[in-house]
Amino acid sequence: RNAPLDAEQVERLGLPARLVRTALVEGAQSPSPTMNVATAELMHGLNSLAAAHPVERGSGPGRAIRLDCPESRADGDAAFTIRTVDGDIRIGGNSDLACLYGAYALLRELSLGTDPDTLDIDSAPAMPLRLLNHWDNPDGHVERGYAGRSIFDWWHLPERLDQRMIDYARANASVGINGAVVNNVNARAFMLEPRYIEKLARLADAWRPYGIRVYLSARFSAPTEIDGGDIGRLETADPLDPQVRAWWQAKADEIYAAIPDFGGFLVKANSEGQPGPQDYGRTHADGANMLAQAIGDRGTVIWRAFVYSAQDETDRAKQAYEEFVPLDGAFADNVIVQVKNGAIDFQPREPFHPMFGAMPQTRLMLEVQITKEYLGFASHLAFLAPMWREVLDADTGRGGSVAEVVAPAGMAGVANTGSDRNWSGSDFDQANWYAFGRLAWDPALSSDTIAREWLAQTFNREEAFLAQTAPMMLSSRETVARYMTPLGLAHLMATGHHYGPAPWVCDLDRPEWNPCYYHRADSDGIGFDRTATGSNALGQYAPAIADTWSDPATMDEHYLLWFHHLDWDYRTQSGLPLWDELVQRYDQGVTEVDTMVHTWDDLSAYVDPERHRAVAENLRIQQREANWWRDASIAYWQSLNGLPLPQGARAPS
Ligand code: GCW
Repeated sequence: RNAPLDAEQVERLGLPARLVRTALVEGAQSPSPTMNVATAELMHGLNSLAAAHPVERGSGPGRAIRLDCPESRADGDAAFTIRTVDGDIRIGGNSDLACLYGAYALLRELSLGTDPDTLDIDSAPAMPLRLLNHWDNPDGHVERGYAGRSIFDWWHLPERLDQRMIDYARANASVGINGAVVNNVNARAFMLEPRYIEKLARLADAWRPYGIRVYLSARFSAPTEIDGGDIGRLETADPLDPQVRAWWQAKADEIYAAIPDFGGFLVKANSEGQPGPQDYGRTHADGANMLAQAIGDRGTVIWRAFVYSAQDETDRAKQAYEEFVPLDGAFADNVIVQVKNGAIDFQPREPFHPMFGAMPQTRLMLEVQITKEYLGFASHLAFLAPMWREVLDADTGRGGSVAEVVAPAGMAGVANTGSDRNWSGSDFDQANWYAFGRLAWDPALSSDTIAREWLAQTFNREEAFLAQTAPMMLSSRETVARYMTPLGLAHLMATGHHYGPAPWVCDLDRPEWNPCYYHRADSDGIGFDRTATGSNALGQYAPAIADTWSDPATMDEHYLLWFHHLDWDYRTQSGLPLWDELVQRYDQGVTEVDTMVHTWDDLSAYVDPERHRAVAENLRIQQREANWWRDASIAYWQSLNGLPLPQGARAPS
């Protein structure tokens, strides 16, 4: 919905401009589908930006926009340049996909109001894999989805391809996303059957011009659940059994026959009840390598490190490191281990996962959650770029930041898409999809840049609007962390659905399902002792990093109660007792939501009424629920510690 540029900007653009493409490479009969998309996107985008000044193809007067890329396969080198030389804008690169990315980048720059004469951009993706992970079930339900039913219409595929699938590819390609795992990691085996491979092939064909590869979540026990061509169904899924290996080999061959550029398998194994190699006394590496051999150099096996089971009752946070780090060096070259940003589960704040940096012989990929399972679903506004930057920038203490550790592999984002008209459940949640793609392309981009880009392209490019809205976005995630889980508290959300507070829950079957397992509060104090006197999860970090978190008096207090159990009257770094500090942070979170409500209310002149109202209404829900979080949490802590509200605290709502 880019607003047209004003007259002065249009004049600078030298319109009507001409779109000129490099000649076809020798021997080529027709332009590649990717080049056709690049020109179509430029025509469409420029014409909507320049309203009454249509952009034309071919030669003639006016500024030329040249697409100067060989028409090669879509999965070529994605790096592109954009330069203005002698008045002409040239997009260049070594593959047609580079020109497509360049075309989107040019449109982005022009929508931001960049002077076309100053264009001088060199851009290349920092990571090879930039994937969305959809937790979409084949029946249309999206696990942890807050934007309606799944966008994938398995029922009507392969014959009917919804236009939404093309728009989806455009949106992804425009921010550099280059692959999609289309089904839930809690996978159904039948998605590997021929009838689904056919459907998947149709999607792959539709997305290929946009540089998007399809991937599938594979259920590890599939050989025991569905027929594998001639091999049929087996009694076991033991990864070392020759028949099982042959089953997967045949399955992989069948998929690659239909989809030559199939990306590969994503696997959740031996976690939350999913089957896996440990069911047969084998390791994660045995399981991953068996699939890796079946796929060969045609694709990648992405094996998730999110494992937890009732075995470790001392500290769930330690299990992944304990299971995976000893396997460093044992994984095949085409295996990537995908690690969540933190060791528990997508909380509003977690310290970075200690596996990053601890497996130098293994490619590790970062998994973040775009859908806001633990941050108020689609009704609370939380811009997640600052949260992802926090983990990407974290120094592992083992020779690099998390961004550096994952650079050879990539980044996966659990998608927030659904069939809602706005795609993501709320207008502002689109910003998180956008930010994910931008950061996977360039983890050095500042959150402010990303917020401004998105705001300008989505709502309004006027500085008066950006100057108020960007700061609101930038602080929004911290605000949520304050009213839900301040000072490093975690996992206090209600059981199952994870919406709203329930720190009092303590009677669920498995210890680590209970919020009380995480806060460990009683009449004396609160927090999880993960130091050497407690679970010693801190010992999984590099010594230099563990040191910075070992002393509550000097550490970053954002992680205080994540690592330490402290008395209610412990003096925090502000000099206040812990109880007062905690209440103050809850209050601050609530006050900040009040401010967001007012800020947005005042911006109605800059946003169309429909979307202005939709955002305003969500903010009112958030305002009420921030109070709910604050009041319920404080009342519960008071039931344990018997302390009065500190002086000056807000009154309960
Ligand atoms: O965040 C938790 C979710 C589960 C999810 C699991 C996982 C897909 O509550 O719904 O399952 O993590 O990441 O596998």
